[in-house]
Amino acid sequence: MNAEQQQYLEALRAFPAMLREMTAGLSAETLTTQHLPDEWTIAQIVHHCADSHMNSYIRLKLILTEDQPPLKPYREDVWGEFMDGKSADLTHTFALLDGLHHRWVTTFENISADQWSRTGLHQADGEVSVADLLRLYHNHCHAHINQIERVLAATM
Ligand code: NI
Repeated sequence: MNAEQQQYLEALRAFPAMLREMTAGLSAETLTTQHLPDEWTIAQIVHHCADSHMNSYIRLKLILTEDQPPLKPYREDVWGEFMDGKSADLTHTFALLDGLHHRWVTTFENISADQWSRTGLHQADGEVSVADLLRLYHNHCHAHINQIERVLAATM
C-alpha cells in the first residue's frame, strides 16, 4: 500500500465518526427536511452512505474472490425513497457504518501487493480495480461530507 492509499484508508476509517459528529444534535425536522431543491435530506445522505458502502464492500469481496466478476449497479435514488433510507433515526445506520467500515478497512489492510490490480466489470464504468475502489470510495466519503455541509449551510 502506498502513502496515498494509506491516507485514503484513514479517511474510510474516520468516516462514520465524522458523519456522526456532523449530524449530532440535529433535530428530526432538520434531518428530514429537504433544504435544497436538488439535494437529498441529511438523513437520506447518511442512509445512502450505508447503502453505497455495503454495495462497495460486496464488490470488493467479489473482486478478491472471483475472476473479473460483474459489478452490479443499483438504483441509489430509489433506495433513498425506502423508509429505512429516509428515517430521522440514524442510530441503526451508524451502527451499520461502524461495523461495515471496520471490516472494510480491515479487508483493505490485508490485501496483498498483487491483489490491488484485480478487477471486476461494472456495467457503466467498465473495469474497476481494487485500487480504483479505494480511491473512488474515499472520494465518495468526501463528496457526501461536502454535500452535508452544503445542506447544513442552507438551514442557517
Ligand atoms: Ni453517493
